[in-house]
Amino acid sequence: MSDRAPSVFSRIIAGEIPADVVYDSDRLIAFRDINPQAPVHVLVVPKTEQYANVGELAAGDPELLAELVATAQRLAADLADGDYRLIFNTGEGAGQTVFHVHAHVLAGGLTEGSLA
Ligand code: DGP
Repeated sequence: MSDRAPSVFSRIIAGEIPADVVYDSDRLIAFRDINPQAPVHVLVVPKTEQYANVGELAAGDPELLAELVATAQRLAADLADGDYRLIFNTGEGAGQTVFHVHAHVLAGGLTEGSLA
């Protein structure tokens, strides 16, 4: 058992914090970012908070990472025109603020500046 407090994303998964959920499965959830950087800005998040970043996820559960990417692709097609940017901020120096692995899916009228 972790001795850390649940991440904000675990609290969303538990239903303790409201979110605009666009996808929900056994292992993943996706919801709109609270501070959108593009017309469509969704976070795709594994329900486990075992992995802090994409490198840990790739090493620990590559199938779940592949499922996450496939889900991002599907959401970009369902919510926008199918073109998208997929961003994993990794480490404080790269702007990561929530240490529970998540992908930013940016879509729908992207501009050069929308790098989450
Ligand atoms: P990152 O900087 O890559 O760790 O991204 C964390 C993102 O999470 C950031 O874009 C804002 C978003 N976020 C943080 N708290 C909440 C929340 O309570 N609800 C939602 N929907 N998004 C949140």
